[in-house]
Amino acid sequence: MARAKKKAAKAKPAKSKTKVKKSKPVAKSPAKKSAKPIDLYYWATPNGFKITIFLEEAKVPYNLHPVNISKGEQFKPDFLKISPNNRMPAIVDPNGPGGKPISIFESGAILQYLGRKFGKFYPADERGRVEVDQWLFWQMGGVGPMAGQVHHFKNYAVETLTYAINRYVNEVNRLYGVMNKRLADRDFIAGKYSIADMALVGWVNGWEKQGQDINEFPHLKAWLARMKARPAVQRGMQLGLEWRQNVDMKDPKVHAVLFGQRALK
Ligand SMILES: N[C@@H](CCC(=O)N[C@@H](CS)C(=O)NCC(=O)O)C(=O)O
Repeated sequence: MARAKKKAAKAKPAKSKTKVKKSKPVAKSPAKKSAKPIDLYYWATPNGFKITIFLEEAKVPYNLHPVNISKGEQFKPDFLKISPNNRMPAIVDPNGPGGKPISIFESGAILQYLGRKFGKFYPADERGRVEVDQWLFWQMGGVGPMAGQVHHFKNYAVETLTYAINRYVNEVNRLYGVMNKRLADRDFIAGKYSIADMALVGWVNGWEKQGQDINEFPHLKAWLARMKARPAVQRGMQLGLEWRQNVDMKDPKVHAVLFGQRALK
């Protein structure tokens, strides 16, 4: 973990009982642009990795606040104040616009904010920005939700629903095909390495669990290897994996928390 600190944020949403393990700082030159660290509310999942990858890549100091979603910590009132959709990731930037704190939920919105704020991995020119945005939104509306459904029906569901599994495996297969074509003549999804690649890598890394064979997609396979060779990507996708080790996704209690949700009152 580069600059992640376990110190609690001043605006203290959602305290977690999960122990944050200290790991060795790897990144060496933190950006000076943000005086106070960003508070990241996080669990080790592909959506969470998007933000740790950015912060590690840009060497932005951050405080890590685990949100143990298998125990329902995403429903704590303080967390809901910054993330009303009871999902992580979320951030609080103490140095938001006008020098005042700002909280942000939705990983795509967080990536765009960080990209704009730090002027990294998100082009400033309109043409370049549109290029990144379309692939970022494609991830947010396509790869994430569809691969998420495969994970659910294939790996977490308590009954086997063949129709649902096939529907989502096939859709992810189609999306992988789109990425593979796109990457045939460029190294990164929007040309230059960007927040769109960060949004995708945690999901594509789970190809096996999504019923896919990465060898059928040589350009995507090469991109995945290129991404995983980056030390910041490695750090970002490593952070907090140990917290999940003993979580049984088929445990009825975990199921009730994650998959039995109805409208919050
Ligand atoms: N569209 C949201 C999705 C976030 C999301 O689904 N997060 C999951 C973990 S990957 C979560 O917090 N789940 C808690 C819950 O289901 O209550 C984003 O990209 O930020």
